[in-house]
Amino acid sequence: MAFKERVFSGVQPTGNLHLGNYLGAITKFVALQERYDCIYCVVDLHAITVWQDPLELPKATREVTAAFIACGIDPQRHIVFNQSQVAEHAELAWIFNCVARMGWLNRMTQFKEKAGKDRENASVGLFVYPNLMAADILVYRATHVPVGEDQKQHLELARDIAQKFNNDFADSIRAHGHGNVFFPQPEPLIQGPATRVMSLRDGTKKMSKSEPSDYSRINLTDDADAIAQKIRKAKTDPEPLPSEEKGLETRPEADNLVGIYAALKGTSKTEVLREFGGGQFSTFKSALIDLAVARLGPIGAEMKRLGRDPAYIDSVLADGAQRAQVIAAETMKAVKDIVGFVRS
Ligand code: AQP
Repeated sequence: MAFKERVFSGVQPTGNLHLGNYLGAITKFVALQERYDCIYCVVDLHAITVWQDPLELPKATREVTAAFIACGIDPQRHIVFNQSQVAEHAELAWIFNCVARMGWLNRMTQFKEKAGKDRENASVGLFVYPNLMAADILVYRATHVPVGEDQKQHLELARDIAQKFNNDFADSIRAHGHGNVFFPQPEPLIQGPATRVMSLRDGTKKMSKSEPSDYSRINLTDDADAIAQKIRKAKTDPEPLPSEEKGLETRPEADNLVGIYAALKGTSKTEVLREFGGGQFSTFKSALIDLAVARLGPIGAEMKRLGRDPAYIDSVLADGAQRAQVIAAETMKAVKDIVGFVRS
């Protein structure tokens, strides 16, 4: 069956939105608007899988929404909303809890990393997080999902869930007139030079919101001075930059900075090395500072401006939730019939 092409993706309102979120996800969200119908969600149900201060969560939700808009997402042409306003996400996630297998979830590396040694004390929500993510995507029967590299395994699980649902309920799907498959196999869109932006302090660790050192990341709200200081202090090695990409293979910090430059400029690492190969990091870092400030400065300023108008942000989220709910409710009606629930 041919599904209507639709993009879905989400960002957690867990504070410190950073360059990794921007290059790995949000810039792609913006670019895809020209070709697809897009649904972009602030995934607050996901955020509470680890503790969130209830006084901070609304601020963080509005900040991600402001970042979407400041980066160029058009909430009128597309849909922007927060997940908890559309109950169908949680409803479908419950059904997927009954489709997905324990063994599948036991293999999820993000759970292992986030739960750490204290697994017994992790929330049940953190364990079934990938089922909710599958529900987020499939409640809109989305076909394309732009994400960073770290979400690849969860996307594969979403595909497995879609397939198992289609197989387990094949007869019922046909009997209810939905053809042979009800859910599409959502395709991950993970491309470009910055699908995994690394920490500025350690090129082997992902740039992350929860890393205690603020010097490990560039936040979207950082001003020009903070951006410059963080890039100047970013870890490097004593060698000059290589002239070819192969020379970056054993140099994670150099590889990361070159990847960031390439992504911000919209070019390839090869091109960047053609310009800076053989030169010192100090020259390259100065160029990177100029580029990062030029790209991120206006976004941070617009986020701050929007932050002063929470009523506008809330109206965007309410309108988006209303439009998202229409699509999600239609899917849930069909899913309930397929599963065999009596409904009025
Ligand atoms: N370092 C990264 N490089 C490229 N893409 C990244 N993403 C996150 N970090 C990087 C992508 O950003 C989108 C939204 O991420 P999220 O907020 O939903 O969750 P996350 O991946 O857990 O983000 P963090 O920063 O790593 O948070 P913590 O520290 O809480 O774990 C996703 O598409 C993600 O791939």
